[in-house]
Formats: sequence, C-alpha cells, structure tokens
Amino acid sequence: MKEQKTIFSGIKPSGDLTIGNYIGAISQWVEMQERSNCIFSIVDYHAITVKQNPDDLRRRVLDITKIYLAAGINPKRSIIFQQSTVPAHTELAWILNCSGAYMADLKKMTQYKDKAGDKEEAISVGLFGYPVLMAADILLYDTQAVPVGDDQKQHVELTRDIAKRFNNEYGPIFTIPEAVVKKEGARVMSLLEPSKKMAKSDGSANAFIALLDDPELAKKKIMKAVTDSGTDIDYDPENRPALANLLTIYAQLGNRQIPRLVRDYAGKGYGDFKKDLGEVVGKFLTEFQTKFNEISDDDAQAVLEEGRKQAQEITEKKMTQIRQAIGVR
Ligand code: AQP
Repeated sequence: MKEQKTIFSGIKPSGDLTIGNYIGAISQWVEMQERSNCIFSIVDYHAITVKQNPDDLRRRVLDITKIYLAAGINPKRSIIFQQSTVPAHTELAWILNCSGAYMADLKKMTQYKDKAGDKEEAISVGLFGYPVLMAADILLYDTQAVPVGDDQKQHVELTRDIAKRFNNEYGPIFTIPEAVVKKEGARVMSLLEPSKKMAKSDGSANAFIALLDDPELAKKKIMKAVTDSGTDIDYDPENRPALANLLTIYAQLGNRQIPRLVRDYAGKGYGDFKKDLGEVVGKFLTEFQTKFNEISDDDAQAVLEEGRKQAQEITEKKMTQIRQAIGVR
C-alpha cells in the first residue's frame, strides 16, 4: 500500500474568513484528508504580526475551528490545533532565523511588501519574519505537501530554500515540502478591485464575502461588485478580470463548470447573472452556517485540546532531533 502523504496548512485569525479562504484553501483540505495525514492549524502567532483586539482574536480562534469542522474537516482523521499552544513552532522559528533564513530573501516577499508599503520603518520585526515562522510550522511535521492559495506559493518556496540550507549544514533533518495550488479558484479577487486578492482584513467590507456574512448581505455585496465594460457573459481573465472572478466564485460555490455557465448565460446580461450568483452564494452560506451553528464552543475547545496533544507529541520528537543537531543539547 502506498504511504500516505503528510499535509500541513493553516489560516491566521486576522479577520472573518472569506469565501477566498474557503475556495483557495479549506475546500482543498477537505478533499485531501481522505488520502493523506493532515494537520490543520489556526495560526494565531501569525495573526499578531498586525495589531489584533485580544477578545476578537480569542473569538476568531474558536470560530475558525468551527469553520474547519463545518467545512468537513474530520478531527478523527486530521489534527486541528491552535499554533500558540504548541511551543515548538516559535522555538524552531528562532532556530531558522539563525540558520537558513536570510534578510535578502525575506525582503523579496510580496506579501511583506504589500503590507509594509512605504512605512517600512514602523513595521514590526514579526511581520518581516513571519515567513520563517511559517517555514517552522511546515517543517516540524515532515510535511510533504502544503495546500495553499496562489498568494502563499512564494512562502512555500522560501520554506524549501531554508530547509535545504539547514540540511546542508546539519544533515538531512527536514523533508522538503511542495506547494499544492488549485487550478481554479487559487486566487479569488476583491469584489471592488479585481486586481487585488480578496482578503479578510480588507478595510472595505464590500470587497469580500465572509463565510459568516448574513446571506442577504452577501447578495447585496454581489450586486455592488464592480464589473468590466461590455455586456455579455464570457470568461476572459486578462481583459475582463472582474467578470472572470465572479464566474469563478459561481463555479466553485455552485459546483458548476465555467464553460457551461458561459453557454447558459449567452444572450443574458450582468443583471440576470449577478442575481443568480447572489442566489448561489446565499444558498451556499445558508447551508454552511447551518452546520456551523450546530457546533458549540465547547466542541471546538475539545477538538483543539485533542489536536494540541497530538501536535505536541510529533513536534517534541522533531525538536529533540533538531536541538541535538545544532548542539544546544
Ligand atoms: N483571495 C484568496 N483566494 C484564494 N485563496 C486565498 N487564501 C487567502 N486569500 C485567498 C488562502 O487562504 C489560506 C489562509 O490564508 P491566511 O489567512 O493564513 O493568510 P492570507 O493569505 O494573508 O489571507 P488573507 O485573507 O489575505 O488574510 P489577511 O487579509 O489577514 O492578510 C492560504 O492558503 C491562502 O493562500
């Protein structure tokens, strides 16, 4: 029998999860857990790279756990845990900061450049170094594959470089992981600025649809979404990125094929299309939230505690190996 792959991925509780997080990441995880050993984290130490309200942060960790469960992640098959409860993550990040991670590489990260903008002087060291913490998250579990949205591919590449440098110096400690990016829906774009990805911390709530948005509000957001010039419905991401994004959302949440949608909307305009898309999104959210509401905070806490124990056991073994290799034990 073929050995199962080890998969690691996570989401930071820096805002309300969007349909972008679902389409680009979580929906892939659900499929993967049937044929892989999966570890899914709520990476709260990544969230604090930008200011968070402590009460909101606490609440979101539980909400994201419930979102994982409502989406179909099975805690009997996969490990679900809160990053900050497993100290090996920050310990390894420090070690990698010293062996493997270079300033020059981190400066090239586009997510950092986007978030830092021209205010680099006032940016926390944590925001600059967060890809190293992400590398630690992945490498601790001998991860082979990291399912992510397109925006995180660069960080997985960096993880590979860090692991290779470390292995060159200390021997074959780390497995070299690969990013797994979905073909369709890898980058869901903002509803207001289709050149920007849909992000949960976007200042404008109309730019994204949160998984816990009221379905009626989500329909209104679809109606307000920007569209390109032209009136017919066709899929042309290059020249009509706003419409291409809406078609992707329709296909992903409505379980449809884009070419089929284009054929079905031949001769119809944006009005009909957006109205139907609103219905598809509304139905998806209603069903998703029904499952979400059936899960209590206590259920979520219990899942996190069980996940913590399992993650703790795996990472302690790995840290023993790493500490010995670098000579601190
Ligand atoms: N718009 C997107 N389309 C497809 N995939 C996406 N992901 C995020 N946005 C999209 C994927 O979701 C996973 C979790 O991401 P994260 O929360 O850890 O970090 P992020 O990529 O920075 O997500 P956000 O929503 O943009 O957060 P903020 O606004 O706080 O920075 C990843 O696999 C990511 O690729």
